[in-house]
Amino acid sequence: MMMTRVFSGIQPSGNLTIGNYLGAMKNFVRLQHEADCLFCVVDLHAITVPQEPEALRENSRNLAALYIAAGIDPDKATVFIQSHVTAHAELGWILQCIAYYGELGRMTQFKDKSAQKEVVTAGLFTYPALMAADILLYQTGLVPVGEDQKQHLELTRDIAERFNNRFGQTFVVPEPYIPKFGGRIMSLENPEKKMSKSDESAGAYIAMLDEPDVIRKKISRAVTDSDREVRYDPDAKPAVSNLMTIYGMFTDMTMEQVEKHFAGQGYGPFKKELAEVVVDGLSPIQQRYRELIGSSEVDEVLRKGAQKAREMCAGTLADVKSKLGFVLA
Ligand code: ATP
Ligand code: LTN
Repeated sequence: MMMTRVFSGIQPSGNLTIGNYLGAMKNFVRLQHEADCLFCVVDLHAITVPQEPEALRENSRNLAALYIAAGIDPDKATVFIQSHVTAHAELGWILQCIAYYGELGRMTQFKDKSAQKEVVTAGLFTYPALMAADILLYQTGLVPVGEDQKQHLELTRDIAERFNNRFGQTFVVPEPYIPKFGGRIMSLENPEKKMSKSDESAGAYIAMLDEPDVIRKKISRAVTDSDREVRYDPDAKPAVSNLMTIYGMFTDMTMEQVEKHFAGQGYGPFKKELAEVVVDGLSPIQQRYRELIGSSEVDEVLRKGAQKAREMCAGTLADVKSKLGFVLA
């Protein structure tokens, strides 16, 4: 039986948060054992907003190191940088000509990211067509992402179906893989807002590479709800429920188990223990990351990964070009 193909990407746009880890990366690590996985550093997506060239270069390599440090085994999964495989930009353009202006305008991520901005690039608007290209190039069956990417996945499915209907069976129509728990980790300062690495307040997120004392401080300052009970109730107690989700995901405990564990103890002891659980959970990743970043191992993984990815997607791109009526080169 053919193994399911899995594809996902993360933008090299700065400090990854535990939201990225729990919502996406942790599932990447799990899925590599049962599926044929590609994990991509999506630098073409990152430039939809301004990036400092040197920072982008560093962030891209660092993100690849973090993938590996978090447990992705380059012998099992293909890890590569999007711009190293030119087929992404090529199919990205083609799918911009399949996607409709109206449907791109309905994307909530575009609306959020363009709101109150003086300058909005055309690339930020067409971003989901490039994401669809990333996924469809590899005949992907499953896409592990956080909750916020659900709408982009639906658009990807629509684009795939539209193309297949018009030109004949070409793309697998992919399914999203969104965790029930941890698909949307919220800000520590405002539980109505998603935890985001681009939040202007660093207290809103815990970065995967934050020092232990920084993590302790951020958790001790995290907002809580009225009363003192450690109880899971996302509607009535969004802040504490978010902290409990983080605790549960780092310890593999259910919300009932977490409630029981802290029964009658109040927020103080809960936050103290949560901080240690997060520090302990991230510390092996941080240690491995520091080893990797100084070695040439990452560059070698990326070179081989790009080579493999190019081979894997060449057939689909050629098929698309032929079906569209391009003269074969
Ligand atoms: P930004 O927050 O800077 O807008 P981002 O973190 O949403 O960016 P990516 O870095 O590309 O964007 O996200 C990588 C993956 O992490 C995606 O699958 C996304 O759904 C997931 N993710 C991001 N934030 C969270 C969160 N708060 N909770 C769960 N998953 C998240
Ligand atoms: N749009 C995603 C990042 C991304 C992605 C992808 C995720 C780009 N290409 C392909 C899954 C599959 C984001 O903003 N988080």
